[in-house]
Amino acid sequence: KGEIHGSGDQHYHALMMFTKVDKSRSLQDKFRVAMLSMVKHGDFMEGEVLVLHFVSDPASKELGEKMLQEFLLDATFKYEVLFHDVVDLTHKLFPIVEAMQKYFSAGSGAYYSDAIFFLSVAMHQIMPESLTRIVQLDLDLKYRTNIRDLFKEFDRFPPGAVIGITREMQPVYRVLIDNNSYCQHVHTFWQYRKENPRTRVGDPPPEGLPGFNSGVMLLDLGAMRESALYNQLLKPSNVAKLADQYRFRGHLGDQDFFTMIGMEHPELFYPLACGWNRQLCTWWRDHGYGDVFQMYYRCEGLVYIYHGNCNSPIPDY
Ligand code: UPG
Repeated sequence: KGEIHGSGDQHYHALMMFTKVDKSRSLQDKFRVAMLSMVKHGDFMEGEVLVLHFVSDPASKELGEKMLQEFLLDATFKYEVLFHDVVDLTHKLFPIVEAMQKYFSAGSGAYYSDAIFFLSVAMHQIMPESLTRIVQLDLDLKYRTNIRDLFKEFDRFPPGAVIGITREMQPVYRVLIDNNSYCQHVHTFWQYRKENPRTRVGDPPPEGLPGFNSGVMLLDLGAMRESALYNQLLKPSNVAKLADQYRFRGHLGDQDFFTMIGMEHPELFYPLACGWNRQLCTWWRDHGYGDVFQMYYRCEGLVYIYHGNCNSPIPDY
């Protein structure tokens, strides 16, 4: 399980995107909160190793190595740190994800460098076969529990599921906005909902299908490799077919792709409890969606991980 090295240790793999961090004080602050809280609550057994993967450019790597020395000082568990070069990964990813970029990227063109936002989508083809499970985590998280518990959720996947993911907690997948300060040309499922007024697509939980949030993702790379359905859906012709069917336009990369295929094939996804990715962004509450906002935002039960998305402050407790 999760074995990548030859030793008898059991490895738990976690990956974070870590680019242009040297240029952003805000990202550095988020990284500090994330790592210190992960270390504080992290508890592993004898013979277990947490492997932290960072997708990075040289300057971010240099800074990251320095910061990690400090953040990992109090770790009570064994860990390894691996940096992956963003240029190398982008080179491998681009041919696989090029065709989907135009539907799920900001702006109209498919920029080479944007391919990295689709890493999770094709991670099973990029990483070595020996790596069978990995969690992908945003930097703007705060852990309130042992990250080892997150890996237990893999064992709860039903047959056919390849990815564990939490629902999106804002009405982003029902909006229509063309030019605003947040992003340009957001269409998502607006057109589809107009043409299909009784659809559950984009509706709030529990009955509706609000889409997914990519801040915390469990990628069962073994299952992704084995799933004929999942690999079919990556093909350009099928991406185009679904995007046309749902009239989908987005700008959030992998999150949009998973949201779209999840409407058609929900069985590919294990729905992680909302407490594993409690998003705190309230942008759409104050931008025209105040009437429906709470239906999306509410998350009952324990919070295991806070996600301070759109620069939202994270509570101290
Ligand atoms: N990141 C970098 N360098 C950057 C910017 C981002 O490494 O310069 C990484 C980092 O790990 C970060 C992640 O990318 O946590 C996501 O970027 P972020 O700025 O948090 O994305 P946003 O567009 O603000 O957030 C949206 C959604 C959020 C979702 C995320 C998915 O609000 O809910 O999880 O997109 O990427």
